[in-house]
Amino acid sequence: MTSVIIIVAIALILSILYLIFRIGVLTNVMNGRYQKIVGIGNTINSFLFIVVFVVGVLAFYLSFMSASKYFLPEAASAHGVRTDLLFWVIMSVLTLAFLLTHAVLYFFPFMYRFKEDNKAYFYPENHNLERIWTIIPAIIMAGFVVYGYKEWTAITAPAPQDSEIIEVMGKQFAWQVRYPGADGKLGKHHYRKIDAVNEFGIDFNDSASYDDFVPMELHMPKGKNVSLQIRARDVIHSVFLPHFRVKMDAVPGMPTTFWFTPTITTAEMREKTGNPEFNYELACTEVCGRGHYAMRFLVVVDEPADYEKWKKSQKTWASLNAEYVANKVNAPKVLVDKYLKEFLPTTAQSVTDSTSIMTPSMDSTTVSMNVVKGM
Ligand SMILES: [Cu+2]
Repeated sequence: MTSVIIIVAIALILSILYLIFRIGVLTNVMNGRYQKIVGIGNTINSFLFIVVFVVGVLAFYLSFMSASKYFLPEAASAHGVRTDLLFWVIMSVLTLAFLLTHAVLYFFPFMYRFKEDNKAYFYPENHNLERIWTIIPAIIMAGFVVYGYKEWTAITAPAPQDSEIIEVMGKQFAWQVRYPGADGKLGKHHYRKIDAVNEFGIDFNDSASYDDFVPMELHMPKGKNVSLQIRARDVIHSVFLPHFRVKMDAVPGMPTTFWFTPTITTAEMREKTGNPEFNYELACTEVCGRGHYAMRFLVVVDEPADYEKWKKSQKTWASLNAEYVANKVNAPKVLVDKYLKEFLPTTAQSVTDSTSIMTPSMDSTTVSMNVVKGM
């Protein structure tokens, strides 16, 4: 209650002060001294308009420059360079328009401030002027739309045939990537096949699955097209590769894709930035839960030859989990024999066979323990 009374009292005092001021002005008008007073205040105000403009532009420039260290890093992909150019072209035109219109806005009050012998010029309309300030911005805006549309369709066009296919899967809270292996074809997957071991839900009824590998780093070749096949297991995540200007949501049940061409290897970027520790990274840019911050994944861009070497050095997921594939996922025996025989322990044949006589209560741990005992 007290605070209400205080507020009302302040309002009353302010209105009384305003009325006293008004009475002062009106008295001056009556005495013919009005114009003189207006002249002084007006000149100061009109000058302040210039000050506000100059200080404002300076502050605008300084804040822009101080924020420049947070701008996106140098683009390391072919389309990244073009989208950066698109951004800066639009930014420059808009900045120029902003400065021009605001210069006029602030300089006119100064130029046309009150002067005793000045008389306002009556200028009701000028159709040509209106046409100019409508048509020119319309042409510029249409140019932006056409330019942006052209870039957008180039980026979102289907990936070229020779692209390196890499699957990126987001889950709470990590990224995982899968490569198609020697056959260049990613094996099928199904969400019902996901378990603690088979995090991708790889379907081993598909022979293309057997050479897929799941590395701990996302490697890409320089100068080649890379097509990311993106999906999510639980909630919406978002693939963000800031250096490559790639950002695409990972949506459960709705695969998305993004293709691009890396142009700078990790080694070259380390040299350019003068930072021997530099690494590209894949981050999640969708707030997807408590561990969102932890969704970072190491990205490496290699020279094409090194990339091929790295690919060859990778072990297939099936070979690393041969017993699991043989026993757990109902993979056809003929495929297991064809692709996994060499990776199964010598006694594993009996393990595979023993599955047929396994009681439902026995899991593979019990089976392998029996195998160990029998050895
Ligand atoms: Cu996420």
